[in-house]
Amino acid sequence: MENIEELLQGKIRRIGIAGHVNPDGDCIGSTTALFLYLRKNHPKIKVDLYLELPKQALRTLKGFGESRQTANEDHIYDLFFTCDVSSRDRIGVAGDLFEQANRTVCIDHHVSNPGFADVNHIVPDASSCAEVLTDLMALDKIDQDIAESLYTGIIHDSGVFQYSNTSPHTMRCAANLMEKGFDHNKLIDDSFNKRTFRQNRILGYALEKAEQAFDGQVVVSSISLEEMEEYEVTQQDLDMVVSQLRLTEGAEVAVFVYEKETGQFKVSLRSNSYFDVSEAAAVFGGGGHVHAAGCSGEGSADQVIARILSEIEKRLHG
Ligand SMILES: [Mn+2]
Repeated sequence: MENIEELLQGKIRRIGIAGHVNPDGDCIGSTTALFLYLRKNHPKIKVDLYLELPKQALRTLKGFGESRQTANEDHIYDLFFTCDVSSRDRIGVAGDLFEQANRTVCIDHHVSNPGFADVNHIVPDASSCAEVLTDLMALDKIDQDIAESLYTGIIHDSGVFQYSNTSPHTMRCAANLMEKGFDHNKLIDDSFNKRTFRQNRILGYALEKAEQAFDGQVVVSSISLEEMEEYEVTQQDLDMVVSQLRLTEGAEVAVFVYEKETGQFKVSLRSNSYFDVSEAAAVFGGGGHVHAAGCSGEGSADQVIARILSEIEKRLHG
């Protein structure tokens, strides 16, 4: 596929768009961008956007205010898009609408994506789904609001152009978007750098708790539900912990485990150079990218950490 317009031939009256569960900046950025783009350039088509609530800073993006958090199951869409969704079971609230749609389209950048839609446009080399979408949109049809959403997606998944998924092409896309004139400095601070006081406190606590394994090649920390309660934070306040762990001198892999429900854990993995964390995550039914992946685990935090560390140990170079 070269352009979104290719999919809009024929009688398209209703389009649905969905992101993934527990939406991040790329998910909200790419879905709102597609929503705004279709509505601006194809005003006759009725477009609905289905999203779970993201962290506060992402709710200010234009288009988010019109998103739906529940699905009306009677709706049959002519076309249904997923953006940044790596597998069918991650669609969330709009899953039934996806199944019922006449034609489905998956736009993504996860290397683990099996291609679960009728049309699959997956670019594993891209920094973000927003970068993939930028390439599928006509530049002259992108306005300031659409550009702001796309740029948000790119900066979130590339860590403001720091991660190894940032390519010269990522920068060219970002430059084209920047020319649309939104306040990119403020955007980066508001939606990426700024932390609430509580987020800073839990980050400090998680770093204090961190331990090294395998001669410092791996750094691990965890947060329990009880600790989250004590610090008055939710799981969305924890997303900076693993990136900070990754920056430890000598560390190849960072592991951060937090409790979602009693005895149910989410494992976030990051690596710095050779280590493919998506392989280790896949052992536990998870997935992701070479340098950023995740999976789930059950039991106690120590049991979950022990299991993931033994998989990591097999893959460390020494
Ligand atoms: Mn993404």
